Amino acid sequence: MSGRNLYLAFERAFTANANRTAIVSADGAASLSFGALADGAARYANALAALGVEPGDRVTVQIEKSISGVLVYLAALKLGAVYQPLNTAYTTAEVDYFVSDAQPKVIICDPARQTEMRALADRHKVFAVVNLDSTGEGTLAAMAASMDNRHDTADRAGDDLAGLLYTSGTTGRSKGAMITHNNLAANAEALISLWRITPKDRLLHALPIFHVHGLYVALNTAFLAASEIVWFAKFDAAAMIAAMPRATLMMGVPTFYTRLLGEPGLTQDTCRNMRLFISGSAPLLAETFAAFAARTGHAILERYGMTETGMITSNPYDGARVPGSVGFALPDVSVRIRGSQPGVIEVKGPNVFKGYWRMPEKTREDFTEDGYFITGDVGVIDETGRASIVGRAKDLIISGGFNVYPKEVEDVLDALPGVGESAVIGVPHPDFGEGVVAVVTARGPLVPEADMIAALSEKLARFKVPKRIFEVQELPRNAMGKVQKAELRKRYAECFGA
Ligand code: MCA
Ligand code: AMP
Repeated sequence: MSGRNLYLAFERAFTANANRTAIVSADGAASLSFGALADGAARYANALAALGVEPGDRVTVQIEKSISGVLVYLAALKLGAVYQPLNTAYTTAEVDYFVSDAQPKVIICDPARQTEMRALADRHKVFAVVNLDSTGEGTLAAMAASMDNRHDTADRAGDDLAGLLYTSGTTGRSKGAMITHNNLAANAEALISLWRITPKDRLLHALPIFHVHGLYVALNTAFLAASEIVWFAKFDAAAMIAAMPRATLMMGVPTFYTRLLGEPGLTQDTCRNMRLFISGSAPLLAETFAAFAARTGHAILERYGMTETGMITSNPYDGARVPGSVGFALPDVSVRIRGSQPGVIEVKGPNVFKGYWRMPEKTREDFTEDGYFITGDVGVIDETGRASIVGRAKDLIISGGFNVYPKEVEDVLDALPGVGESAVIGVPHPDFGEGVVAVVTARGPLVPEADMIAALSEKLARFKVPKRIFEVQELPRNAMGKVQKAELRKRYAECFGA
C-alpha cells in the first residue's frame, strides 16, 4: 500500500509549502525551499535508481553533514530503499563490518574515501560506490543534477524498513536496528503534537544526521510540520548563539548546553524568540538545567529515547519540567519497570523497532514474552507515571551523546603488545558528560600511553578511544572473579578534573 511510505506525508507538506524556506544555512549562504527539497529528493531518487537501487535495497551512507546529504536521505525513503547512515568517525575496519552485514546495493562516501570504499565494496559485492562531499559536490551530485525532477514515490507497507541503524551490543558485534515507516511516522507525529511544532518554528539544527536524534527526531518532525531548519554543518556554540535570535526551537545533547553556557553571549535577550530547548541522548545534569534556567529563563525539556525505539518519554510542554526526570511515556507508548523499583525499563508501542537485522535470536532475547522491548536502562516510575533514569544495566558509556561499548574497546586494547587485561570505564567529564578511560595490566613491556592511544585510533572511531589509559598491577575483582568497574570508576572519578 503506497500510503504508508513516510515520504508521502513529507511530500504533502512540501507541496503545500512549496515557496517557503525549508532549510537555510546558518551563514545564510545556502537555502532551499520546500519545493526545491521535493525536486532534489526526486533527482537523487532517480540517480539512485539509475545505480540499480530498488525498494528494500540498503543504501549505506558515510558522508559529512551537508544539505545535499538530506536529499540523499529523502531520496532513499522515496525509493523505498533502506537508509543505513554511518558515523563519519568510523574507521574503514568498522565500516567493513557494517557493509558486510547490511549488504547494500550502493555505498555513498566522502570523495576522500572513494578508493578505500571501492576496495571494500569489491570485497562485499556492492554494486556501486559514489561520493558526496561537505559542500554537496561529488559524483552522486553530478548524476542527480542530470536527472528528471519527477519520481513516483515507491509503494511501501507500514512495516517495511525505512532505516537500518547500527547499535553496538555489550557483547558481540553491532546489531542493525530495523526501523519501519510506521515507527518513524508514529514517533514524529507524537513529538509534533507534544512539542507543538508548527510551520512557524525555526529549528536550530547542529546535530549530526547519522543518528536518530539529528536524523529522525529533528528532520522528520521539521519536515512533517513544515518548519524551517537553520542548518549548521557541525555544532559551534558561538555560531549557534549568533543565529539564536532568529530561531524558536533547538534540539541538542547535554554537551551543547554546557558549551552554550560557556559563552557569555548566551543571554535572555539572545533567546528572545526561542520557545523550546530540548535535550536528550544522555543525562542532562541538574546543575546544567539550573544554570540554563538562571541565564536564559528557559527550562530545558529533557526527553529519553533509543535507536531501537525512537523517543520513549518526554517532560511535558505545559507543566513541570523536572531536572533528573525524563518525563512521561509518549501517547500510545507503554513504559514499565521490570520487577521492583528501580529496575530495567521496558517499552512497547508503535515506535518500537521490528527487530535486529538477521539476528532473530538476539531480537527474541531483547523482548519480553508479552512484547516489551528491554531497554537496559535502569529507572523508576512514580505514581503519576513520571520516569527517571537512575543507571544502566548495560555496560555502556555515553560520551558527548555518542555510545561507546567498553567490550569493543577492551577487545582492541587486549590485542595491543604488552597488554595483559583491560577494563574500560566512563568517568565524569566536564565537556562530554562521561569520558572514556582504560585501565590495563601489563604482561610485557607496555608502549607509552600516547602510542597506545594512536594504535587504538587506527582501529576505532576517535570518540571511542580512551582519553586516558592507566596501568595497574591488577584489576580489582569480586569473589566471582568479575572486574569491579564501580570500584575503578570511583578510583578515577576525578581524572578529568570534573
Ligand atoms: C568529538 N570527540 C569526542 C566526541 N566528539 N570525544 C568523545 N566524545 C564525543 N562525543 C573528539 C574528537 O575525536 C576529537 O578528538 C575532538 O573531540 C574534537 O573533535 P570535533 O569533531 O571538533 O568535536 P566536536 O565538534 O567538538 O564534537 C563534540 C560534539 C559531538 C558536538 C558534542 O560529539 C556531537 O555532535 N555529539 C552529538 C552526538 C549525537 O548526535 N548523539 C545522538 C545519538 P581528537 O582531536 O583526539 O581526534 S541518538 C541517541 O542517542 C538516542 C536515540 C537519543 O535519545 O537521542
Ligand atoms: P542509542 O543507542 O544511541 O540510541 O542510545 C540510547 C541510550 O541513550 C539509552 O538507552 C539511554 O541510555 C541513553 N539516553 C537517551 N536519552 C537519555 C536521557 N535523556 N537521559 C539519560 N540517558 C539517555
